[in-house]
Amino acid sequence: MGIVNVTPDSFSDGGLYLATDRAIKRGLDMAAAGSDIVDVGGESTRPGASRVPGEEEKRRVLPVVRALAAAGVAVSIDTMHADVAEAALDAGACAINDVSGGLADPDMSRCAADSGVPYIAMHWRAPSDEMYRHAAYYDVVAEVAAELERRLDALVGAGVSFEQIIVDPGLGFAKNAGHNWQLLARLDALHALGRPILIGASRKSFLGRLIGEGSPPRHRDDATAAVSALAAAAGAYCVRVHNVAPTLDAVRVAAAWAHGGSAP
Ligand code: PMM
Repeated sequence: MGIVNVTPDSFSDGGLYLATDRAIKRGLDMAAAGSDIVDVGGESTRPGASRVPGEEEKRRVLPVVRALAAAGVAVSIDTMHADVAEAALDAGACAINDVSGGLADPDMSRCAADSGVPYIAMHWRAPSDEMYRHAAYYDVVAEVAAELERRLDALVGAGVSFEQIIVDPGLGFAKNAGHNWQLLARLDALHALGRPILIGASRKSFLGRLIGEGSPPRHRDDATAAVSALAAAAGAYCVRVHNVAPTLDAVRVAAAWAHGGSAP
């Protein structure tokens, strides 16, 4: 999954793709580089970010979604707003990526249920401007798995089909570096939920901290590719990244390794 943030303030690519034509080109380039799906978002969720009104989000993302879908690119819409998701699906998006797993907008589960499209439910505790106050766990792996399971139950109770849902531990969302590494080391606990797993580690600060404090986000692609290979080897279904080519190579290595060199 390639990332196109149509935002002024995302931590890695904020401002780069705020102009519609640049965002569209970025999405087309990612598809050409081999991403299976392009994730288009209009609201930054970087630590401390404030919420963006749905109307502004739609103004940013809809022309990009429409153009990419018209060009045959599979697009997911990265939003916590049900009305943005609905408008993006009308514009041709084929999946919803909700970092709040349905907690931010009570209408999101109905939108996911009515549309029937793949719905990514990420582990989330609070909006970005207060999420670090909630980064306290006795056992991060057990608690994230249990909270995701409660989300699955609630979504299914609201009419979303179990088969529609993809789960995501939400690296960096109300989690510090140690929490992220513990979750990555225990993807088996998330597999027990019975749904495919998406991992979004790309360029996040816990990688910067590992390879050297002060390394800017765009210098974290090798570390991101390493996480992608290891996550794929541990059974992740999808990895969400800013730079597609190195991660594609990395997941190819993981697949060849798993299959003894024969095509998977
Ligand atoms: N991370 C960001 C945004 N959206 N969606 C999912 N499913 N998982 C993530 O980890 C995730 C996400 C963080 O911001 P970015 O778009 O600048 O990487």
